[in-house]
Amino acid sequence: MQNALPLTATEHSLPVFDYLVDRDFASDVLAGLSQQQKQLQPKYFYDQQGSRYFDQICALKEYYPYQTELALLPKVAQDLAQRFTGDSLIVEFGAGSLVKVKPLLQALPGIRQFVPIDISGEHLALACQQLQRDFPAVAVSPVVGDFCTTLTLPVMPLQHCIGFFPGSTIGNFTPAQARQFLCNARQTLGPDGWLLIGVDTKKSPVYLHQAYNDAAGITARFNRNILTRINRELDAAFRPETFEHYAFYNAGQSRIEMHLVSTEEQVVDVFGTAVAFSVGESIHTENSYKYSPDEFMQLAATAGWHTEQHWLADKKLFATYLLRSS
Ligand code: AVJ
Repeated sequence: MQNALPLTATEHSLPVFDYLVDRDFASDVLAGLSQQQKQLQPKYFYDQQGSRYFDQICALKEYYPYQTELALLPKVAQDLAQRFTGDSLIVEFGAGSLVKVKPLLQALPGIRQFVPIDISGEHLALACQQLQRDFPAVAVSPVVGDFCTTLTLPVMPLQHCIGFFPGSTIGNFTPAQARQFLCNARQTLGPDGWLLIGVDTKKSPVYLHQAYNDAAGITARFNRNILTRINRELDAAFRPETFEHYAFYNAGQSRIEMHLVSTEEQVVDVFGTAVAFSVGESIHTENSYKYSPDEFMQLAATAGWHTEQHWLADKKLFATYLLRSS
């Protein structure tokens, strides 16, 4: 972080640490659209509208990762309550609407502070206000920023520092990037750190396909919204309706890929740069990697994390791991 000081007073009552830098968005978009396989980073899905679409995805019956993980959490929280009896702190990476931390805060009376990090500032501030009201004994300290960068967190010195990374957000990274993230998180959380992480499992591609191709077309809207956002914030001229949502399971790479496929030959003005598309050419907007439990525990081990315990959902649809810095 070059020029902090990010502490800003907002119309909301909680002080928010804001580390976001607009010019990164512009240069990342241009760089991604200049590649042979055009691409955009999935973190840019989450403007305020994108965060709302994501919440709608979580309400879909096809999108099993959300409900499946949420159903596991009360049991996970019970087990954690046995382990973490002292004063503790939770740092959540990509916290979104803050639904999943609630079972933890309910079951663990020792939690003194909660530090949610998210890229979607407004959305986070609103969610934090509500959470602070529901848990007055926990200090809620929101940080707006990209959790892939090194952020200085406003943390209190407490006995246990527990990272929380639910939702299989780690699936957005390639395995190499995931390993890097896990190494960074180990630094951030300290030598006595813990990480509770939700990771989607491998399963039938038919089932996976449905989760990313919902009948109501919400995932398609979520995907296209990134173009609407680029138009609005960066002065580009995409016609989102000329791009089709395309999501499929790439079995060789163990990942869902999402793309936006141009239905026309066209040239789009992206703040002064002409970006050409042929018919059927795509922008790759997201990867969502799936890991078997053995694969994931092995990956975590290469990043210095030992798996203390893990929980598998019914039919092994989803897994939650408790990692300890080793
Ligand atoms: C938030 C990255 C976990 O990959 O399943 C949902 C995002 N994309 N539907 C996922 C997403 C399309 C989601 N993560």
